[in-house]
Amino acid sequence: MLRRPVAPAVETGGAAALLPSVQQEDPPMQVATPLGTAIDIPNSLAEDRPYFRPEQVEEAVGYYRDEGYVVIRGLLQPELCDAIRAAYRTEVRPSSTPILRQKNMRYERNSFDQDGFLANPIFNVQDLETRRFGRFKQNALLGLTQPSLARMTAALIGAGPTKLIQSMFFEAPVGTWAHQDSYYQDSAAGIGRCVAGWYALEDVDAAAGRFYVCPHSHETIPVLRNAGELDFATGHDRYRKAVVDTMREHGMELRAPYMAKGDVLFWSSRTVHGSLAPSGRGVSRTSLTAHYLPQADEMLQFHTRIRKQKTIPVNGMPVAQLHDQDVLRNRLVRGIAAFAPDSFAAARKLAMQGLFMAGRLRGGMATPRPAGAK
Ligand SMILES: O=C(O)CCC(=O)C(=O)O
Ligand SMILES: [Fe+2]
Repeated sequence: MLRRPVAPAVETGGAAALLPSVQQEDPPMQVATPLGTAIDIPNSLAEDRPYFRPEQVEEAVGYYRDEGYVVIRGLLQPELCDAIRAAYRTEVRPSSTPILRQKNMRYERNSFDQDGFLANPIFNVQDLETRRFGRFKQNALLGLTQPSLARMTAALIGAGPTKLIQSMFFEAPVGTWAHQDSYYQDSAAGIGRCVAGWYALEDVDAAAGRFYVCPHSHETIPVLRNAGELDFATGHDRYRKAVVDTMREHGMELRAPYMAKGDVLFWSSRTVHGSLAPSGRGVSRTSLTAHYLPQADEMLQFHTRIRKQKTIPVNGMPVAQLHDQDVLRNRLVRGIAAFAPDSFAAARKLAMQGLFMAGRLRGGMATPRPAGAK
């Protein structure tokens, strides 16, 4: 939701009244970063770099290889963005069905912030139950798999046609911690062969917890491994702190591009990124994110195991599912998870600990070779 910028206080009397009238530009908004510093957040196209148009594939790939991210303006049609948001409002928002959430991997009912925006982002739109959320799911997947997207993700990875392995839907600002996606999922054929896209479904206000990247971090730091004292099962908080410490040590720049409706920001699974804490009220950042691998690659989860996924074709692109809610067994799991969330979370934690323990006993999992392509 676009919040109107607050007009700067203008002096009307005295010497100021004698000056010729000049167009006053709003100064860029300053927002606090996780490093305790402040950065300027561009709040219009004019305040930001121009980045690239959908047809500038070669230039975009060059920029992505150098910087670890790239923005493509107007890659998604505004009408499709509106259709996804409309379907969210009619199907998802009023629903009381538990849905798997990005923040804690629990099945939860919708929760809303004080402005009425969805505060618990959805994990894997492709797993939603078609009977309840069919239009939202279909519109979102059409956007995430359309030919211009398939072309761009294939060019950025540089290893043939791609498939979608994960997606998320956000509305409220959530302030996602800084991380490299590789820690959570990557390609089993090589670290860095995963590219992700952040899809703005509306013009995102500077105060709405803007998504940021650390340019060049895909090359200037190694991937922090999901192992030992930083492992997901027992050391996730230490991991989150280690990323911030590394950003500070390397004096990393944070860049939070202006995202207008239909713009897509792509980044590598090696690139440090997150989203800023909200710095204003009444603003949302309705968006989708999606993660892609080359079609032949398998997903490496937590640097620890290869996670097999079944795929369905959408727009000619394979879309991988993990907890397909159209399958009765998965709905039963959802029922149990929602009925006894603490027991379910405890069981999941135990399973995770077992996974990392088994990895240690095996002497560390299959360490994927570094990717040729970024
Ligand atoms: O938009 C956000 O807050 C975080 C998204 C993200 O990190 C991802 O999709 O990998
Ligand atoms: Fe991420």
